Amino acid sequence: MPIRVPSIGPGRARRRYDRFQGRARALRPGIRLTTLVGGATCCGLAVGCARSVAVYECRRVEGSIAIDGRLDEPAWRAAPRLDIAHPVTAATTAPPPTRAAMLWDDVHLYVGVDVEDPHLVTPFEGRDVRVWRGDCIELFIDAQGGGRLYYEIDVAPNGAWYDANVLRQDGPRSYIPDPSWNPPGLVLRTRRRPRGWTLELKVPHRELPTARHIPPQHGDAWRVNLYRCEVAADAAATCVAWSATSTLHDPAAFGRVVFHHPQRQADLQRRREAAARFLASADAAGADTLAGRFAALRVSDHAGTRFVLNEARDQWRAADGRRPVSWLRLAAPSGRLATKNERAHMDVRWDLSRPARVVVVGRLSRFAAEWVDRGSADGIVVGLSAADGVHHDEMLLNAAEWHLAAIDVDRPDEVTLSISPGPAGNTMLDSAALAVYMLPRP
Ligand SMILES: [Ca+2]
Ligand SMILES: [Ca+2]
Repeated sequence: MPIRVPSIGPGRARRRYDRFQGRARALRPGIRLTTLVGGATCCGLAVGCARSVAVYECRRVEGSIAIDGRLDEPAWRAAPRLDIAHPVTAATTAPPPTRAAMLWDDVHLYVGVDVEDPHLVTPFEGRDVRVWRGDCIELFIDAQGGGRLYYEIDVAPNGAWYDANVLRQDGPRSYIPDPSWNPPGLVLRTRRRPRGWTLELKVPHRELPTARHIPPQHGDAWRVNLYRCEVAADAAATCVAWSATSTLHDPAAFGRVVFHHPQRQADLQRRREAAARFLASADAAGADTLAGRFAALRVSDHAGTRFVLNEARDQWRAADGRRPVSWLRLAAPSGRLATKNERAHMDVRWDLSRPARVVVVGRLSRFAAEWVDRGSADGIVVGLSAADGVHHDEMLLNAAEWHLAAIDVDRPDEVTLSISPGPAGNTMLDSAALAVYMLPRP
């Protein structure tokens, strides 16, 4: 007999849903430094902890995926597979194999699961029913990675499902599921096959508004776990997970799904290789250094506080011991160098006296790169542009390896080096190293 939760009117459900999504959006990383501090507070709950979790590279799909329960699109065949096989409790025995894959495009996250199961137990029908009491696949998504709010989608072989958002809190009832979360645009289909079944679903990114970027950007990581609940022919219930855990509702144990964009990956690799060649070359050693390494600059904020490079943490810190700030003013040791300061944004301008190739190499500090890896920061965007409006290059620094951006200017011109927060607005301007070179025009 199907068990259904009490229904609420569509208007009321929609208003409740909209209120929830509004609150969820408020959890997205913001521009304030306090966001970073808040992320540190969350560490004990979910992010950044020294626990080994499963990692999956989520490939971008260029073609279309028909949500029909058949995992026969070329993208599914090419996608890396993950196994849902870790027993959630020590007493459980592993069910037959369960393999899954994920894909993404600008609109949707796609999940496909292939389940070997000769004996299906599906006692429920409809939506928001307790499918976990029979055979089912459970998908948990913490798009922000903060461990405070995540989404749960559970699907039975007959297509019955349960979708909810889950709020975490301290105390005896540590998680509160709300099945009124009924995301428009969630599409799922199941299909029986000999000795098993398949699940294919897509959920729009916009329904997961805690994500740092919608759609995700190359390198973004969501915390996700997949589970299989299995009821065997002898009624013995077992549960297995993709990322090892002892309980389903442990967001710190969720795996990391890292979004991969082939063009962005190629661009990052090209910039890394160019920086490595440049820094190893005699050109760099003999370059007419305009500003030299970042450390050679005099760095202060609006109040005149001097900043020094903290070698141990590879990060700028105030000379008087105060916290690092989220914006800096640069002044060159010599030469004509003007600065334009805005909060969380910085421009450095200078005039070239002759045609030149202007090169900037930069990297995040190890400290900042760790924040990016945890999903708590966004890196910085470094741009070079000439006043002619034509010559421009821009790069995102989100790792501790050196990257390179360069422009060629044919005539004496004004060149601007701009340093800004990454796309999500998190500021890590105090945690980068930059070196600017002016070379003869090749
Ligand atoms: Ca399909
Ligand atoms: Ca629901």
